[in-house]
Amino acid sequence: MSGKLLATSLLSIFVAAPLAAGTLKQDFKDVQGDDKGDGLYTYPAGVQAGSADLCRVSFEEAGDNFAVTVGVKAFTPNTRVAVVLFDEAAYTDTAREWAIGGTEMKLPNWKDRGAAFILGLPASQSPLFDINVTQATPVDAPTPDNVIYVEGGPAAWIAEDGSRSQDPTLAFRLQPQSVADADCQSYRYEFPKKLLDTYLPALSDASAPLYAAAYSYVVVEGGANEFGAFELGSAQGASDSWEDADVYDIAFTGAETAQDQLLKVTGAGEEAVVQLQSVDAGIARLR
Ligand SMILES: [Ca+2]
Ligand SMILES: [Ca+2]
Repeated sequence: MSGKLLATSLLSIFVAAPLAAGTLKQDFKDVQGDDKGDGLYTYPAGVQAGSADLCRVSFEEAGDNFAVTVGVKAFTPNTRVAVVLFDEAAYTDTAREWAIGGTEMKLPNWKDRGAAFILGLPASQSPLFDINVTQATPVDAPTPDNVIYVEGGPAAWIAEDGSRSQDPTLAFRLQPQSVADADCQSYRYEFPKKLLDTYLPALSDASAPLYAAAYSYVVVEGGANEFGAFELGSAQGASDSWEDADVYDIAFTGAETAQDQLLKVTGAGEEAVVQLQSVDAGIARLR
C-alpha cells in the first residue's frame, strides 16, 4: 500500500467513526467585577477582593466521569462556589428547595433528581476547609466542602461507597485539580458519573435534559457566620434582613444587570427569598 493510500484509509476511518455517547461540553463565562450581590455588597474585613468573583463555570463529560470546572478571580480559603445539577422534572417543578450553603436562596426542587456541590480549595491549601464541620454553627447538620450533596435540608451527601450519608468522615471527596487559566484561578472537580445513578440518572443519559445553577459566597472563621455563608450586615452593604441572599456572584444570568435584579429582594416572608427560576435567570441548560 502506498503512503497516499494508507493516509486515505486512515482518514476514512476517522471520518466514519461515530460520535461517542456522552459528549457534553459547556463553558460559561461570567463577567468580572460583578461580585456585589444585589449591587451593593462588599467583602467582610480580611477577605481578599475577588474571592467570590466567578469568571468561569464549565461542565464536561470525560468518558465515565463528569467534570465541573470553576474559575474565580481570586480563589482563596474564603471562597466557596456552589454548583447544582438537576433534571427536567426538577426544572419544571414549581416547588423550590433551599440552596446548599445557607445562602438564603431557593432553587428548583432537586431532591432525588439532582445533586449539589460546595467547592473550595484543596484541603491542603485551606485552613478554612470544612470550617462548617469543625466550627460550631446553629445547625445540626454540618456542610463539608468538596463533596456531592444529594439533599439540602438536612444536608446529606454521597459517601465513598456511593450510598447516601450524613457522616462527614465517610464523604466522597472531590479532588480539585488546578487548571491553567489566563483569566482567573480555576479548579477542576471530576467524579465518576455512576455515583449519581440513583439521584440524578439524567447525568448518564445523553438524551435527557440537564440543568445547572452556580453561585459564590464567602466563609469566615468565627463572627457572623450562619449555615455556612457569611451573614451580610449593614457594614457589608446589605440590609441584614434574613432573606438577603448571602451570595456575591451568580452565574447564568444573561445580561450583566440582570444579576442585580435577581438578587434584589422585595416584599416580606417566604416570598421574599431569592428564587432561581428559569434559564438565564440563574439557571443554564447544559443539554
Ligand atoms: Ca463574576
Ligand atoms: Ca455573575
